[in-house]
Amino acid sequence: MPQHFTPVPNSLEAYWMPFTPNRRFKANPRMVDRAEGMHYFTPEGRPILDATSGLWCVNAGHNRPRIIEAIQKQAAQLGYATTFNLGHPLAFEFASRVADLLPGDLDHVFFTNSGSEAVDTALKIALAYQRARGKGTKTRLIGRERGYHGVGFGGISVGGIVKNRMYFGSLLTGVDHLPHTHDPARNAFTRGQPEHGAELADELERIVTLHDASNIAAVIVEPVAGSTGVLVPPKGYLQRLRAICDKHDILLIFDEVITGFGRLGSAFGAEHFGVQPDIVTMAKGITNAAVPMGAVGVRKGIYEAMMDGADAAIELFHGYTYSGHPLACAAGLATFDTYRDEGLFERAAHLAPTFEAAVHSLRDASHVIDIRNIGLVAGIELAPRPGEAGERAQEAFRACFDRGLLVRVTADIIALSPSLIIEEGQIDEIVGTLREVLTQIA
Ligand code: PXG
Ligand code: PLP
Repeated sequence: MPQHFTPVPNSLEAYWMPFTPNRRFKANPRMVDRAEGMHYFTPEGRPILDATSGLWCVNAGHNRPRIIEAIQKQAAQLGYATTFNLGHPLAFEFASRVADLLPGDLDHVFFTNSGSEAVDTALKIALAYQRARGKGTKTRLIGRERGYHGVGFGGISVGGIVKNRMYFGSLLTGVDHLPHTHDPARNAFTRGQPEHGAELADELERIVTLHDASNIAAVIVEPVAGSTGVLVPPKGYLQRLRAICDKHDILLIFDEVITGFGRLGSAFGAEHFGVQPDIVTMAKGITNAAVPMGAVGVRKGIYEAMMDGADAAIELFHGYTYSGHPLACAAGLATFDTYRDEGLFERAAHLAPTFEAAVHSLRDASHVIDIRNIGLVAGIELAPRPGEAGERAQEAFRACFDRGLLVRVTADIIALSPSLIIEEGQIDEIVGTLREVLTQIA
């Protein structure tokens, strides 16, 4: 046998796990090796109710047969073709379907392989577009505190998570941050959108005054900040951001990696909040996470300006080996068919009030200091243990898993984002297990 392929014992050691305390995990691993619908199964066959849709991504539930079959069929027919100077039909078909789902004149689609790549692509399109239309001084990018835009250098630069930034040098230059919108003093235990905080959008005016609009390319925000603990935008906030961007000719980018594909009970957050962005980033639910894929949707005028204003035959010097990968396109098409035929976005909208009432019933549970929700997403914030931030939620996470429930925790916030196929009884099960766990832990 050639030296490179000698059998090695299966060990946890070689795999450097992402966003995981590797030493702690490997000392006490948790594994799943199968999934179906709302559940994972451990190698011993124990079911785990998945209250997180994987990682906010299997919006139609796990291992849907229609999606599996589409991937299998495509793998047998055309497993890979480049989309640089060559085409395959599914990439065009799926781009049309994504464009059709996007609101307003967001009608052109660039494919990536993840949300991080979608964000970096969107930022590059924003810069190239400003230049193509003769506004090449508009280069500054504006993100937001507590924003998560993936882990590329562009994404962490506009993102607002300290630990995701502090270890990685000087990042992109020319970036400013809006303040986050989380205001527990005024908005704790709000159901849906908070009343207070629309005026925080006016901070954009302050940044414009400092740098002048002629230097600012784009603003990027998540319609609802997911990763940093479900921060729902105050009433009127996104509308105000839109108005200020319009006034100063600044592009507005919505990062809909989490809010897209039914999470809020509509196709996109843009639609839910009635605010039209210029660029939308997507990933996760675009293929039900069955094959990795991300995408960027742009408004007609941006695409046309790039086609008309480019100074080279190739209008955008950007792309990935796997842009528009055939398996991802096949998975995406079958995912969209599933969303449509099962009416899953409408289902999420219909279930949202039940979900809201259930999660807010935890208001009097031990340690709970805030509960926030919108659509089929909720954040339950616990009081941190003095000097041990995050430990209480970590313990809750482990206790839930031991009781057959998967939740996501970030700092001391428990995030729930179940698949849109969830049954009412399963919502009760999630809340019941959480109440037990919160009562039990110190
Ligand atoms: N933008 C947003 C708004 C996201 O939520 C990304 C970009 C990056 O996507 P990729 O596919 O590169 O991971 C995301 C991803 C969490 C968690 O614990 C959330 C994400 C990723 C990992 C963990 O909340 N969101
Ligand atoms: N690094 C090297 C040496 C490459 O040749 C390529 C692509 O050809 C990349 C990185 C980028 O890889 P991807 O296109 O999958 O993002």
